[in-house]
This record gives sequence, structure tokens and C-alpha cells, in this order.
Amino acid sequence: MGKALQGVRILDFTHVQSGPTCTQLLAWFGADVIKVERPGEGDITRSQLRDLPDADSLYFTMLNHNKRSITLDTKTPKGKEVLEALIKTCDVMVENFAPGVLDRMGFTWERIQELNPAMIVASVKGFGPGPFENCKVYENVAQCAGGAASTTGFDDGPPMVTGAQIGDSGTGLHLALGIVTALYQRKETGRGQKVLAAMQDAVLNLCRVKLRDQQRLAHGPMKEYPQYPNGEFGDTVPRAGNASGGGQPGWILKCKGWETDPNAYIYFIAQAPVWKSICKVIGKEEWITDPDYATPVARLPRLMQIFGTVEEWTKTLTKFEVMDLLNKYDIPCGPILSMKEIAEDKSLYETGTLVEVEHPTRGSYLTVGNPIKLSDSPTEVTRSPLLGEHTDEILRDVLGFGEREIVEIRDSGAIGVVERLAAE
Ligand code: CAO
Repeated sequence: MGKALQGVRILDFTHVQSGPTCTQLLAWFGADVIKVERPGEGDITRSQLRDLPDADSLYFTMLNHNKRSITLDTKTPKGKEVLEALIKTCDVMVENFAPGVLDRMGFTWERIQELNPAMIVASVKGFGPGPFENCKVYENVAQCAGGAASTTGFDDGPPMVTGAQIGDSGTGLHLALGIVTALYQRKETGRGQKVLAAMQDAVLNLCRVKLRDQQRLAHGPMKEYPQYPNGEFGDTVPRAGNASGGGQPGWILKCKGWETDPNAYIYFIAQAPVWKSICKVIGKEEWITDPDYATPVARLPRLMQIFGTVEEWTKTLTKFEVMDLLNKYDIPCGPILSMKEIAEDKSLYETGTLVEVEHPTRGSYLTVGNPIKLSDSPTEVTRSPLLGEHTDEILRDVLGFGEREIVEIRDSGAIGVVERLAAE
């Protein structure tokens, strides 16, 4: 079966997490992704947070599936020549260098356009144009600057970052959409274009509901927040603890075993249409008609007390028992799953969301497969490339260099000493 992006060639000049998540998605959809890495060390994540000596880290392997790797020192004359050849033959360049790096290397937008007017140049940067545009940015910086940290956590505690990598992987997702959109437009115009996804913008986009609340604040307290009715609202969106960002009140409740298991909890939603069922399940049928509880408006000032009563019930059952029981009545809830529980969930393997991958130096490892399923473009997850594994193959088959030229490139040092020894 064909793949959605078959025939699209990506010059993957990305490193760390944000850029690689984007190009990995494109590779899963069938694009030929050629990862250009600095000779010697390659993408810095190859050696970061290593769990096994001398093997590419899980950090790297889990972000770079289905790609080919070429080593190239793009600051040398020969390296530049090879990069120019790659620019001429690729459809998209994806990069997430610090601001100014590509220009300093000699590959300005104008130069790239000269080499290939149809090329789409897609970049992740920490910030868009403005006071911070020249800053280097990592995940948590973006979470803080994009409004996630100030709105996460509890009212009486400090701002919090979240484990979901919304700054890096979140921006990679945004960039991937920008790239396929630009490819679509190119069909009409024949021209390339610049695609920019700034990490601050991507996080803010994901925090859209909090900017909504900033504006609601001007018209009175937000009644679904735990600060209502007894707490204080200032002039900015407060941290909402575990309250829902939507219109359905929710909270995290303890389940059986919470004293020893840090994840024996369930997210419970007091959804209005199933209020009667909730009352019946927890044994509080009198709440169905009691005017203090019968309507969503009446319940708002009593939410924390209601959650406390529901928790007395959830504490008598495991989170999975609660999940089964509540779902019988269509009462929305979600068990707090640990990473261990997720890794042991067979159904996630069946859908390809979790995949075991074989790797020549690290053996078998578990990874997250393509979370986006296309019925006509199935994803097979293949291992990440070793550093420079496809250097010769790319020079020969993609760029059409002959043996003599390849020897010249090697002798120039542009593909690096280690890779040169490996190739001999
Ligand atoms: N050959 C030769 N030189 C290369 C090369 C290659 N193949 N690949 C990279 N380099 C060089 C660059 O030219 C640059 O050199 P100069 O500074 O002399 O111009 C140098 O490597 C460092 O690049 P960098 O500044 O991008 O890397 P860093 O480790 O210092 O910073 C990061 C990392 C992520 C903070 C920065 O790249 C950045 O802000 N990127 C944009 C935001 C982003 O993507 N953040 C997410 C990071 S986590 O996912």
C-alpha cells in the first residue's frame, strides 16, 4: 500500500526534540527523511540521558524513527557543496537551530531560494519576531512563556510545568501541519515558502482556553474554578488545580489503595446530563431533587463538597472498578494511568500506538508509534538510523555522486573521521 507523503523528500536539519518529532511524523506518513548530522557526535540527544553505554539513547531513538542519517560538516567547503546538492533535490528543509545559525552557515532564505525556488523552509524557533526572538529555548522555557506554567498547579503553590512536552513535541506537531499545508499550496503556486512555528505560540495555542478565561475574568468570578465561591480572584487567570478547562466540572479523586499507590486516583466529571445516574451510583438519590444540588448552577458553589462525597465512594473501589461502574451509566471519568500501566496495555500494541523496535546496538526497546492513523497510509515503525549509516547511500543514490567524487568528499573530512573509518 502507498503512503500519503511518498515522493516527498525532507532535508532534516533538526536536533533535540521539537524538530525531530516533526520530521518523524512526516517519515511515518511516507516521506524520505534525510537527517543531516554533525560528524562525530551527531544529534546531541544520541548521547544524552544514556541508559546503555555506547548505544544511542532512548531519547534519540524514540524521536528519529524511519529516517536516514548522513554526516556532514556543513561549515566546510565540501560539506556546503553537499548540502547545496541536498537543497536542490529535497522538497522541504526542516530546521530548529538557534536563531541566526543557518544564516551564519551561509544558508539564508535568499540563498536557499536561489538553489531551489520550490523549497519549503520550515523552522522551529523559541519565539516569533519580538523582544525575545534571539533567545535559545528549551521545553520548559516555552511552557513558561506560553502561559502553561502560570495556569498549571494549585492556587497555593508555585507555577508548574507539565510532563506532556507541549513546547517541543507540541510545536513539532504544529510545524508538521504547516509543512503539509505549504506542500499543498505549492501544487498551485509552484513556489516554496517559509513556515515558522514558534514554541511560545504553539504553547499559547494549546492554552487557548486560559486566554478565554483571562477575558471572562473581567465579567466576574469563574464559577467552575476551585477559588469560587470562597477564594480570591485577582486580575489574572489563577491556577485551577485539577478543575476542568471546559464547562464540565471535574476533579481528581482518591481510589482504593491511594495511601500507598501514587496513581490510585480517577478523574471524575460531574456532567450535568448524567447527574441523576451519579446520585444513584454513589448512593445520594436525595440530591436528585434537593434544590441545592438538582441543577448545575446550584451545584457550582458546592463542587468541592460534592467531589468530597463522591470521593468517599471512589475510595472504596479501585480506579478500574470505578471506571467500569461509571461507564455503565455514561458518566465520564478517567483512571490516572502510570507509565508502567500504559506500557503494559495490550490494546495500545494492537493499534500500533505502542511498538517494540529492534535496534542493532541497544536490542529491543519500546516506543510510541504514530498517534495519527490514516486508513490508506499505514505506518510501519522502523528503528532510528545509526550516525552516518546512510552517508554513502545518500551521496550515491540521492545526489548521484560517482565513486571518485565520494572519495574526494571523504578525503576533505566533510563527512568526518569516524564515519570515514566506518566506510572503509
Ligand atoms: N555541521 C557543522 N556545524 C553544525 C552542524 C553541522 N552538521 N550542525 C549544527 N552545527 C553548528 C551550528 O552551525 C551552530 O554553530 P554556530 O553557533 O557557530 O553558528 C552550532 O552547531 C550550534 O547550534 P545551536 O545553537 O542550534 O545549538 P545549541 O546546542 O547551542 O542550542 C537549542 C540548542 C535547542 C537551544 C537551539 O538550537 C534553539 O534554540 N533552537 C530553536 C528552538 C528549539 O528548537 N528548541 C527546542 C529544543 S528541545 O527540542
